[in-house]
This record gives sequence, structure tokens and C-alpha cells, in this order.
Amino acid sequence: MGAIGEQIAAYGGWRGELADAIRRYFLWLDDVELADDVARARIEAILARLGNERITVAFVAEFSRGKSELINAIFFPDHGQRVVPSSAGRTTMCPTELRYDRDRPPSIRLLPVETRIDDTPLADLRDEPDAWTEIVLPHGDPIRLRQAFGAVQEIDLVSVERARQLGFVQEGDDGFLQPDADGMVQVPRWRHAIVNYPHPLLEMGLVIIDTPGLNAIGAEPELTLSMIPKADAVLFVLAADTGVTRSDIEVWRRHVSPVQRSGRIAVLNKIDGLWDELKDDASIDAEIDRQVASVAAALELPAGMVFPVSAQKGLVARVQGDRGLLARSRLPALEQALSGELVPRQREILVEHVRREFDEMSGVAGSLLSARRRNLVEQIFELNALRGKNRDVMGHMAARIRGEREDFEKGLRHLQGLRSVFSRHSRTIFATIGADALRQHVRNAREDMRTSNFSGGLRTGMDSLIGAARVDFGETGRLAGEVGTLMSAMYKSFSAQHGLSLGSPILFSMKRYVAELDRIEALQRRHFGAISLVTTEKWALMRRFFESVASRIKALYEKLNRDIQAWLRAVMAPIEGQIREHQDQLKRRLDAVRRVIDANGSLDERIEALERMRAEVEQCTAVADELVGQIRATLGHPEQPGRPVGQLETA
Ligand SMILES: Nc1nc2c(ncn2[C@@H]2O[C@H](COP(=O)(O)OP(=O)(O)OP(=O)(O)O)[C@@H](O)[C@H]2O)c(=O)[nH]1
Ligand SMILES: [Mg+2]
Repeated sequence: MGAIGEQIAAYGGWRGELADAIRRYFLWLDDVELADDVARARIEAILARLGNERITVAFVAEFSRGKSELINAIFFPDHGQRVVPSSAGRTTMCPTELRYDRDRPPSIRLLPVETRIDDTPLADLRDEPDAWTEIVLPHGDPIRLRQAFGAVQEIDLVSVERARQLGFVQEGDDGFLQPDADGMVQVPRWRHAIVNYPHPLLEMGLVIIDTPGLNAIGAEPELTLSMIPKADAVLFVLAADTGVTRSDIEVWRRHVSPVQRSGRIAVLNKIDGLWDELKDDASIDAEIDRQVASVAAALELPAGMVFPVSAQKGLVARVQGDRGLLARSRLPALEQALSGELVPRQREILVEHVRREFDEMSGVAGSLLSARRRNLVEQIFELNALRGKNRDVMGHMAARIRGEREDFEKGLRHLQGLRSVFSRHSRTIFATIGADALRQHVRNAREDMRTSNFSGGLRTGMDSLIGAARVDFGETGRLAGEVGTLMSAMYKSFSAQHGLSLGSPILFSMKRYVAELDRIEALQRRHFGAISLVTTEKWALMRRFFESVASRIKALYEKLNRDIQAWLRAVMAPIEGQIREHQDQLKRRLDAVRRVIDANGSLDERIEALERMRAEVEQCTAVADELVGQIRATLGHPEQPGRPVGQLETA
């Protein structure tokens, strides 16, 4: 395994360790009865995120530049043979996703190209098992895998008319769709392939996307709109023997350079073509450097971001264990750059997410524990003050506690009122961003497209859809802001009047969702904003493109719904927990005083019992600190902000 293999494996191992530490913490939380439904849901969400973490690398280029060969050399050299088909001319005919999902058997799933005809986006078809043809690979057998992989090369002969219907005619076509003597053209048999295979790196969450040359990329909106932009790294491949052609530049401009989120790496493949026994190494290297410089200039990249390699020699070197040849293929330098591009950034995002989620959750448990301890300390203090006092004084004290209790009950009635405002707001939020609302927007946008003239149609529809989403997001932000203000007031009043330690509520920010909407809008504008002349085929392509945008917005709404729901629950949870705690405490205090008055128990016995409880809570807190400390250490906290979550306050 090269540098990437090691990094991804280490990253996977680290995630496993973190998940174990979090699981231990939760078991303990459950043990000491501090685990409520909200905490449980949050822990499950964190564990799911850690388990389902994916790192995606997309290979994009004109045909025959060596994308598939690179994948073989970097990820599958230990199979001793090519796994992904790679050959002269057009080879990979459909976008191919290599991944591993444990809950599926090893298989290759193929989506027939006919599914392009109705406008259902790929994202929606993913969840429709009937749409796919599945080849099961028993026990992940590598030989069967290689055979089954042949499917990505399959083509069909169809009439030009049919090819048009399927969306395969493109401007600037390089002759791929030239009809034969009978007027037939070749089209891919499949629209998309998903290979589910238990390769060690895929098991760790790596997803590889191999793409075919330009034509099919242009025709599948999901690739340009979603799969390539969402990839964590995009490798753009050129070949030394062809140099930078016009269509290479076209692919780069359209599909790779607009993608800002991912790391972009350019590869100059097939440098073995420059190897020449009659030249010395220095002049060969100088020639490679010259080519790299000209590629860098053409792509407007720093020369350091263009990696000259020989995928083929790299693969051979690995299969034959030839270190000299591997070094000469320069593959390790590319892998080093790729892993540097991939893992650290990914890890940073994950750490930030887990840290935020975990801190919020453990913070709730921590402040419950410290409230519990503080209450005990106060109660011990109260009972100590009763030593040697007569019944009258005790009667006063009981009356005072009863008074406190009544006040608190009043506070709870007030809370009831606020709760109903809270649920009303929640309902309005869910109506605003609900599935029905979005469906209506999409319907309206389709109608706008249909009724406006052809060339402006897509733009009108797209603007109407994105505009409607913006309005919904604005409204949701406003409502969530109001809920936040309401909760802040509620936290504050319970803290001030009843001494609960609530801190301030977490607020909800719409920033991320609006930013994602901006990204979707920018992407669609770049692709279709400038189109003025619309042919029938192009119109079909644009319609599919619209459906892809709609599907991506739908996913964004769904995420927003889930996140808001979790937030609403999380913002209520601390107050509910502390109220229960406070009620228990009032009851305990009153019981204690009553018992002493009724001479049912001695004061000393009560105080002793309370001291024991206090010792227990303190021990509990120490365990919490240790478990939280382990998790923080695994997360690699930069500098510890403030005190650990459950740390004792000085009484
Ligand atoms: N000499 C040489 N040939 C290579 C190298 N890498 C790939 N090739 C050859 O180039 C041809 C195309 O390679 P593929 O891996 O199929 O290219 P691709 O980019 O996946 O092409 P499509 O699947 O058609 O989009 C094959 O014949 C490979 O053997 C290399 O480093 N050196
Ligand atoms: Mg290929």
C-alpha cells in the first residue's frame, strides 16, 4: 500500500478508536442514568458519522489518458493484474463508482442507459433497487470481480435518433458518434456502475469515481453538478503522448477548474513514452520538466500541482516488486500529494463536527452532575445549620422550602406557556421547509420552464426554484432566531430565579445551508447561464440538469429538516433535565426536614446519608472527566478551552 493507503488506513483506525471511546462514555452515561433520548440520538448520530465517513477521489479526463490505469496502479496493485479495464481507445463507457457498503453483498450494480429517457436523476434512482441490474460477486472473489468489471465497457448499436433521445449528441463531438454504414452509432449500455467490493481501502471509506471521456460526462448532469464537485479530490489526467489538446482544455474548463471545494491535482501520465535509452537521465528529466511547465501554463496551475507519472510502469513495478521502476514511474510523489490533499482536511472537518456535537452533549450531562452535587452540598449545609435548633426553627425551614417549591411550580406554569409558543414555531418551521412545500416549488418551476420560451426556460425555472428555496431559508432562519431568543430568555429566567445552571442555549445558524444553495446556484449558472442557442437534444439535457438541481436541493432540505429537529430537541433537553433534578432536590430537602421534625430519623443520620451521596456524585464526576478526557485526547484538542466538562466547582 502506498502513501494514500497508509494515510487512509490510519484515518480509519483513528475513527474506530474515537468511536470506541465515545461508546464507552455512553455506556457509562447510561449506567449513571444520565442518558436521555436526546443524548442517545446524538451519540448515535456521531457514531454513524464516524462509521459512514467517506473520502471520494474522482478521476476526470478525456478518453484514453490513463484514468483507469492510474486507479489500478494506485489502488489495486496487489491484485497482480488489472482490475479496472484499461485499453487503447475508449474503454470505460460509463461512470463507475468503487466503494464498499457493508450492508450489501459484494456486487456490481449497473443502471441501464434507457433510464436517461425519463428525467429521473441518478440520486433518486440510487434508492430504487429495481432500476439496477446486479451482478453478485460471491465472497468478493477478485477473479469474478475482474470479469464483472467488463460490463463498464459494454456498448450497444442504436440509430442516431435513439442516441439523440438518450442525450448522446454533443457539440464539439470528436467523431465518437459517427454513424457506420448502416447509420448506427455506438452508445454505452449502462448509465452508471456501482462496484461494491470489500477492498481494504474501500472498507475504510474510500470511494473512487472513474469517469469515461467527455461525451458521457457532458450528458450526465449528476456528474458535473454533484459527483465531481462533491469529491474530496479531483485528479485531472493528461497524457504526455498527446500533450494538451483542445478537448482536454474543454474538460478541464467545464468540469474541473470550476470545482473549488475539492483539491485539484493535474497528472501528466505516460511519461514512459519520453524514456529513451539513447538519452541520459538529465535530458529526459529536462524534457519532462518542459512538458510539465507547458501543462501548468495551459491549465493556469503552479507547476508543483502537475505530477508527471507513468501509471502503466508504476503498476508493472508494483506487480513485479521492482523498486527502481516504481521510483522512475514517479507514482509515489503523486500519491504523497493526493494523500496530503485528502486525509488531513477531511479529518479536520470531522474533528470539528464531532467536537462540537460531543461537547454540547457531554456539557449537558456535566452540568447536571455539577447541579446534583451543588444541591447536595447546599442541603448538607442546611441540615448542619439545624443542629441544636428547636422545632420552631425547623418548622420555619420547612415552610421556606415549601415556598420555594411553590415559586418553582409557578415558574413551570410559565414554562408551559413558552413551550406552546415553542411548538407552534417548530410546526411553522417544518411546514416552511417540509417536503410538500418543496414539491410545490419544483412543480411551479417546471411550469415556468414549460410556459416560457425555450432558451430562457431553464433559467426561469431554475431561478424560480432557487429563489423559492432562499425565501424558505430566510423564513426558517427568522423563526429559528425567535426560538433562540425565547430559549435564551427561558434559560436566563430559570438560572436567575431558581439557581439552575443552564448557561446559554445553542443557537441555530442557517449559514451552511445558504452557502450550499449559493454553491448550487453558482454551478448551474456556470454550466447553463450562457447558453443561448437551444437544440432539442440540448433541451432534453437541460431538463435532466434541472431535475438534478432539484434533487440536490431536496437533499439539502432533508438535511436541514434533520438538523433543525435535532437542534430543537437539544435546546429543550438541558432545561427539562435540570427541572427534574431541581424538583427531586426540593422534595428531598423537604423530606429531610420533615423527618427530623417527626423524629423519624436523626439529623446526623440524614447528614451522613447526604455525604455518602455527595461522595458518589464526586466519584461519578471524576469518571466522567476521565472518559471525556480520553475522547478529547483522541480528537487532539488544540488547547483545552476552559475546564473539563464535569469538573467540580468549588463549593
Ligand atoms: N505507455 C503508457 N501507456 C499507458 C499509461 N497509462 C495508460 N496507458 C495506456 O493508455 C490506454 C488508455 O488507458 P485507460 O486507463 O484505458 O485510459 P482511460 O483514461 O481510463 O480511458 P477511457 O476509459 O476510455 O476514458 C491503455 O492502452 C493503457 O495501457 C502509461 O503510463 N504509459
Ligand atoms: Mg477508463
